[in-house]
Amino acid sequence: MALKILHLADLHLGAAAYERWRGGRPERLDEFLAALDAALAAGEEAGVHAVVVAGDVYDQYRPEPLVQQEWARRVARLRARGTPLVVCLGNHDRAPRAAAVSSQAVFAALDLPGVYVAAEPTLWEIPTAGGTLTVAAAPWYAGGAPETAAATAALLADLVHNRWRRALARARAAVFVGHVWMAGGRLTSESTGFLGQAQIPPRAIADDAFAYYALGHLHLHQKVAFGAGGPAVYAGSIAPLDFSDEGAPKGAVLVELEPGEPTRWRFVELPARPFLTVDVAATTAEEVAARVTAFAAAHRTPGAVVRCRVTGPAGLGPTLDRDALAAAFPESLAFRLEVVVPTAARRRAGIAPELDLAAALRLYAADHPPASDIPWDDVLARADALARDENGAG
Ligand SMILES: [Mn+2]
Repeated sequence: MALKILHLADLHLGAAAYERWRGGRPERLDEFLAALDAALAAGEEAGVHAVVVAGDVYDQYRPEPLVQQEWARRVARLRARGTPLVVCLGNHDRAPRAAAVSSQAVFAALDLPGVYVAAEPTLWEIPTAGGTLTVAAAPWYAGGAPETAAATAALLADLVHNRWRRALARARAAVFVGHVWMAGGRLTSESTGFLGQAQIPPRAIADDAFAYYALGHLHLHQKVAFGAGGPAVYAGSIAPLDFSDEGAPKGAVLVELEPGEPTRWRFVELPARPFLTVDVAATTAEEVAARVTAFAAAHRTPGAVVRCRVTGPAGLGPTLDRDALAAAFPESLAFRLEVVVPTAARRRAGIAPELDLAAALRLYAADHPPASDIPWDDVLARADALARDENGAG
């Protein structure tokens, strides 16, 4: 018989973005809870033997009591059904540096049979109705410095390949559960992230013993290449948090582990609130209004979070009537106006490869409005110091 698990991640219960209270209930929290309940129902229907949450249960380290109560109810329901629950801490569950206790520590302290909270890298052999499930859990470990990612990778490599070796070797069904940014994982459908953010090379963790890697942290549902073991999948956030989720499918993953057979997995897509961007390039407020009105006439947007992104000349922003633009979307949950003043290519025309760093920075600084909070004097002084070092004068 296959051992079935439901893989969830990044629930972010209590996320405040675009929240609206109606009839004594927070609409966005209820939306996230509905998604969670739909995922749990899909798991129940499929007959899963365990539920794993790969981090970020709450959006905040100190959530509202309402948020805690709602999560505790789900924990209790899983226990009542006898379905083991694994929670692997994410960065949002972690306490700030000074405090030691996570937002999920209360569930560990209650010592509830069938509830497993990984605050440190932990290996469990969990009895389930479908047989023993071996779980290697790697919670979010530290902040964003690359050195820390390297240290985390080394630690996990030692655990997987040495200290956990025997337990993994005897496992009937073993999964890795981690709140980690694996190198190769994409932040959004359009972005791979930015330089300097902690990423762990899959080869540190990859092992033939793992029939599945249940990942959390990246909110875009995706499969990443590991090179050994079964499929490695980010479930993605359970519901859209912000515009980085625009257009991305949201849901959970149903996994079937069968010893000696390739792991089967299936993404269960859930209905998600639409996030919708209206891009307008214009030079006058009248033009913007006309374009937005035309768009609103062509699209129904019930419950949507609408963003109007206006690209135009400096000075256009203050002339826009935000409330009038928002009124074009009466059915939407929220409306957001962004004004983008392009840094025209001509402004940088003077910057050329033959310039030294300090000279190029001076040209760049001259083109940027003084309102910028970049301490240009300091930046330029450092560039001069760097140039002196390069010339061997330092
Ligand atoms: Mn997250």
